[in-house]
Amino acid sequence: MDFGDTTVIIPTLNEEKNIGEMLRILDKLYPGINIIVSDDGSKDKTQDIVRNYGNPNFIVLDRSKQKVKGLTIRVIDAAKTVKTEFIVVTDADMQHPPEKIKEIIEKLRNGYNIVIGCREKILAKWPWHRKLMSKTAIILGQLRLLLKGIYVKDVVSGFFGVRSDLFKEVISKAEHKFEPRGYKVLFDLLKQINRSKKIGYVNYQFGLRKRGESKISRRHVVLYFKSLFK
Ligand SMILES: Nc1nc2c(ncn2[C@@H]2O[C@H](COP(=O)(O)OP(=O)(O)O)[C@@H](O)[C@H]2O)c(=O)[nH]1
Ligand SMILES: [Mg+2]
Repeated sequence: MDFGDTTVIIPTLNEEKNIGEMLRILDKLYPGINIIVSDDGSKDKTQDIVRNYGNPNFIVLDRSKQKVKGLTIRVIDAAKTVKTEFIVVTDADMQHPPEKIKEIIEKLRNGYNIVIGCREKILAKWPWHRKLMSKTAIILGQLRLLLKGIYVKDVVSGFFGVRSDLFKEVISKAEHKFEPRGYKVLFDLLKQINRSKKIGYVNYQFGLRKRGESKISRRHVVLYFKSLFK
């Protein structure tokens, strides 16, 4: 099967320990797929690894000179340049199982506008306060979207697929409503869509980060709670 209809966007910050393996897995599983690694000026070899990989469909966006840094703004930057029908957003650290991208793409091909990777079981050994924070974040986000008449299971997932035309339309109309430095680009997107959009789900087990360290911080959590009221 050919995956030339899809672009995978991978936001990165110092992921030299993971990005090479991620590219190899995606290359093997998804012939013809396009990848944009949207990098915030990694100080390690992340960018070189992508450039030297040797697949012309795998590109790196170097945003080291950009003043505003953050996961959401880098996903938006990349999405603006996409030429394929579908976009899938995933982390570089393989906490989002790459083999599940196939199910996301299939659902997009079958007419879903947005397909969300739902964490059915969190394998990561999170401390209790991170678990509580995650649960609270999901419930508050769900309530926020219910005000619009939309029910969504995992509103803060970082793993999702979307039709490129829908994502680009939302960006062009409401980029200012996104929290550029935040982590929750899906939530910002969902706030801008209407009830008619078809939302699908793919369940997965949220595993452990393969290598390297998480970059999430208290600041990201604060930004998310702020975005509930935007
Ligand atoms: N471009 C960019 N990518 C980021 C930033 N912070 C994290 N990332 C990437 O976003 C993904 C998720 O980050 P991670 O630290 O694993 O978050 P966690 O899974 O919630 O602990 C990884 O691919 C990171 O490299 C950032 O400020 N800019
Ligand atoms: Mg991670």
